[in-house]
Amino acid sequence: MNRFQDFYLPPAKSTVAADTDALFNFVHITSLIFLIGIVAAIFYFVYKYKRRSEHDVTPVITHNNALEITWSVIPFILVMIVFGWGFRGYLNLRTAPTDAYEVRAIGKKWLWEFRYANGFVSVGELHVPEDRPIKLIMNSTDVIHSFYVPDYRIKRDVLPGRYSSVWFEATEPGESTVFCTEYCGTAHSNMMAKVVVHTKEDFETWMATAALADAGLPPVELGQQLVQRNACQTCHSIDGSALQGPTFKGIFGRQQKMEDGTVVTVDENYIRQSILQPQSQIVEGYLPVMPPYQGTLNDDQISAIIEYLKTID
Ligand code: HEC
Ligand SMILES: [Cu+2]
Repeated sequence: MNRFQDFYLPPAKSTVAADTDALFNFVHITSLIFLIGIVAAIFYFVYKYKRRSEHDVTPVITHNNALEITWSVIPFILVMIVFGWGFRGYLNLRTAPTDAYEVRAIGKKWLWEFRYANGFVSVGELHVPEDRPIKLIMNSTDVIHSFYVPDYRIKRDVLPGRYSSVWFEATEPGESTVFCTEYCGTAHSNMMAKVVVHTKEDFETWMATAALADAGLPPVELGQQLVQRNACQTCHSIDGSALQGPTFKGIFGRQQKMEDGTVVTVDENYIRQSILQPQSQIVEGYLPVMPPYQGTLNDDQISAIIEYLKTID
C-alpha cells in the first residue's frame, strides 16, 4: 500500500486533502471504467459486424432515441457530479475559517519569506501548529510565483502589487515541502521551502523563544543564527567549497573579481551592498541568483551577519 501511495499521490496531511483525493479518484476510476468499456465494445463490434460474405449489405439506420438519450444523460450526470463536488471544494479552499491564524508569506526571486504576528521573520521555513487553520496572506516583490504544497493539496499564485491568500490545516506534526509552481527565472527550481508543523504546545514554545531569541545575543552568534534562518547556507558554504555562491570561508578582506573586471576588497560596505542589492555587483564566475534581502534584514541584522562573516576563516 505504501509503495502504491508513493507512486500515486503524496501523503495527505491536511484537512482538505481527503476530499480532494476522493474527487480525483472518482474522476480517475470513472474514466478508467469508460476506457475499458469502450475499448471492449470496439473489439466486440469489430468481430460481430465484420463482413462475412460477398452479399453482406450494411443496413440503413437513421437514429435510435433510447441509445442517444442514454449516452447523453449518463455523461451529463457524471459531469454535474464532478462540477458540484469540485465547486464545493473550490469554495472551501477560497474561504478561510474566520479563526484562522494569519501568517504573511512573501515570494521573491528565489526564496519564500514568512512573517509572524510577533514580528519574527523566517526564510525558507514556515512554522505552524497542527490542527489549527492557517491563513497565508501572500504577495511577491518581483514576478509571479505560485505557492504549492502537494501534501496539503493547496496551490495559489503569488502576485506582485496585490495580495492573494490560501489556507490549510495540517493534521499531523512533521515537515512538508513548498514548491514554486510558476516559472520565475534562473533559480526557479530551487525556490522551495518547508512547512514545519509543531504540536500545539511546541508551537507556543517556538513562538515565545523565536521572538525573544534575537534580543541580547552577542552579534557573532546573532549573525550565525540569521545566516541559518535566511537560508544563506543553501548557496554559501563555510568550508571553502563553492556552491551556487562563493564560500564564506575567509571572505572578509579577500580580493574578489567582478564580472565587469573590477577587483574589490571585501569589507563591511561591500558585504552590506551584496546582501541588500546582490545584483549591483556580480562576482566573476557566478550567476545573478542571489535574492535581494532589502526589506528582509534590517541594519542591526546586517551588522551582526558581517561580524559573523569576519569570524569564518
Ligand atoms: C540562492 C542562492 C543564494 C542565497 C540564498 C544567498 N546568496 Fe549570497 N550570493 C549568491 C551568489 C550566486 C553570489 C555571487 C554572485 C553575486 O555577486 O551576486 C552571492 C554573493 C554574496 C556575497 C558576496 C561574496 C563575495 O565573495 O564577493 C555575499 C557577502 C553574500 N552573497 C552574502 C549572503 C548572505 C548573508 C545571504 C543570506 C542572508 C546570502 N548571501 C544568501 C547566492 C546566494
Ligand atoms: Cu518562483
